[in-house]
Amino acid sequence: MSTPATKPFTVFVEGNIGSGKTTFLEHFRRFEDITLLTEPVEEWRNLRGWNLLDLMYKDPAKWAMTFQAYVSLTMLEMHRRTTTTPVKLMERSIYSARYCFVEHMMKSGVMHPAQFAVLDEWFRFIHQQIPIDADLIVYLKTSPSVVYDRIKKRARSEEQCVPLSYIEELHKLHEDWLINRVHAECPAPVLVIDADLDLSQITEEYKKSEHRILRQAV
Ligand code: DGT
Repeated sequence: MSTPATKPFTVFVEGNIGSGKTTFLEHFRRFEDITLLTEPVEEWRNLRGWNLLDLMYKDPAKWAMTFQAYVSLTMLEMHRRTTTTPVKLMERSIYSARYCFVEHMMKSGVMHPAQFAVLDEWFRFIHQQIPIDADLIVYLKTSPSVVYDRIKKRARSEEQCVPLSYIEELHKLHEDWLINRVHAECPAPVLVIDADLDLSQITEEYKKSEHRILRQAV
């Protein structure tokens, strides 16, 4: 079934590194009429042969700005991608890039205030001038220690140097954005899911979000 004339119900799936965003999206693959847009990590790992994710982790002072500029571009491309299905599920958004990752780089001093200012001006321009649809945010809420263990287990090469303190900071920034609402812009209602559960139990938790997402597809 396709409904190209109407806007899709658009869902952002947000949460800390290792919170299970990809698994959550995969859970919805069994349903028809949903477009799944996974995060373009592979593009970040190979831009004309350059691994920007790796460069950013190895030398953040030098590469953070470049990396975030490319993240914004790839996210914007996902936001603007048209679908013929009534539901569009996206992993992350330009909002988490700005309010969690760029915010952390600025607050920790990794990013020069002038670099932050340029990225922030880009973000404001995009936010104000380019339509970005958002109907629901699914927040996969986790404990930093749980995701830290998962990150170590999955052993993505670029993430081996990630300390627990970084995961704790990112957790706080997700909470500030989605729960404490410290930023003016939270573009949609937030549905919180307990994502600490392990794979054998998480399906039941994911199912709690099905009615909010799938009823849009009928
Ligand atoms: P999942 O399925 O919840 O385990 O998701 P992940 O961990 O594969 O995906 P994500 O977006 O949390 O992180 C992918 C990698 O990219 C991770 O090393 C963090 C990094 N990353 C993602 N977005 C940004 C960003 O805007 N800035 C920075 N600095 N890193 C980012």
